[in-house]
Amino acid sequence: MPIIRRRGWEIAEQYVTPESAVMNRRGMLRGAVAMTILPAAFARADDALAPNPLYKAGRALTEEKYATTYNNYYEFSESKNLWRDAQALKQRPWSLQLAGMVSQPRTIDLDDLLKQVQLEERIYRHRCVEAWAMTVPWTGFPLSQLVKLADPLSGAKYVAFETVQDKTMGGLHSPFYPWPYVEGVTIEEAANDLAFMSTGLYGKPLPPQNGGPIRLTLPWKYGFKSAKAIVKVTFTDKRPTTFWEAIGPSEYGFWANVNPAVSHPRWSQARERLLGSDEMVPTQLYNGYADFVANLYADRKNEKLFM
Ligand SMILES: Nc1nc2c(c(=O)[nH]1)N[C@H]1C(S)=C(S)[C@@H](COP(=O)(O)O)O[C@H]1N2
Ligand SMILES: [Mo]
Repeated sequence: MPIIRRRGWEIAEQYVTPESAVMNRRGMLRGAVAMTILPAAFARADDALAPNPLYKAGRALTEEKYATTYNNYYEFSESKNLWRDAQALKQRPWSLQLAGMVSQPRTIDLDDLLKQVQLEERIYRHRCVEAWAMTVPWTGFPLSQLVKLADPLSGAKYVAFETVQDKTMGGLHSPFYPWPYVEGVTIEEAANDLAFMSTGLYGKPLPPQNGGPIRLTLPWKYGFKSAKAIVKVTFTDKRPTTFWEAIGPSEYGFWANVNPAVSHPRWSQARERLLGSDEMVPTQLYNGYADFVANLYADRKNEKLFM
């Protein structure tokens, strides 16, 4: 199969995962497609993926069972053990509202959206602000493709993302939190090729606990920026107040770029714990993606970029 898109941050998959794991995943993937049990979010991916592009992961893939059973999703619970509860969140029908400073505000059905984008697989590192980390294969499409579809007005400077509020989410009853979960990036960050919308994980539809059916994935930022279960995307000229920023601005800012040298007020960010092995490894500036994103911040030296 041809490699459709290969960029500097991609390396061959054999460098990050044992060959047997690759073969199993590919075999399983093809089998599933053959049985046509998968929604569009995934069905086209087998062709698009090709000999899986691989990324400068420099690490083994996290075992799927850890990535899908140890989660942060406060709408469901403050505990990490919420994956069973999250199965109640219906994944279809699902639609996204494209709102604010766009040529034509509208609501788009997720499956219609997925017909208009190029799905691919990307293996990204993920670094939670709490200092755990994983390396997982996402299926999805660059956020820039969604921006293009939305057709923002020239004055739009930020893109805000809002998570669904559903009756199956027990955590929403907690009045302590400023629901809905809102995240945001600048329009320049949204245009960066690393910024990704994920609809799949490990070659399967994105599990509800990981943010299915569609989530933001920003691998150079702390994990809380990657909002789950997106229902609204708003283009605006005002910087949105994000969920965690509203709760603790001195601990969780708007920029939240990963930096081992800038401690969280209550703990060091120098190292991270790999899900599964619990091995501690050094954290990297921009989570190792500096070559691709550092230029976004060249003119923002006076901002609190790393918190
Ligand atoms: N809506 C919503 N999105 C969210 C969160 C959340 O609580 N609610 N937690 C964030 C945090 S802190 C992290 S580390 C990642 C975790 O993603 P994962 O569970 O798929 O590993 O989701 C992020 N997105
Ligand atoms: Mo996190």
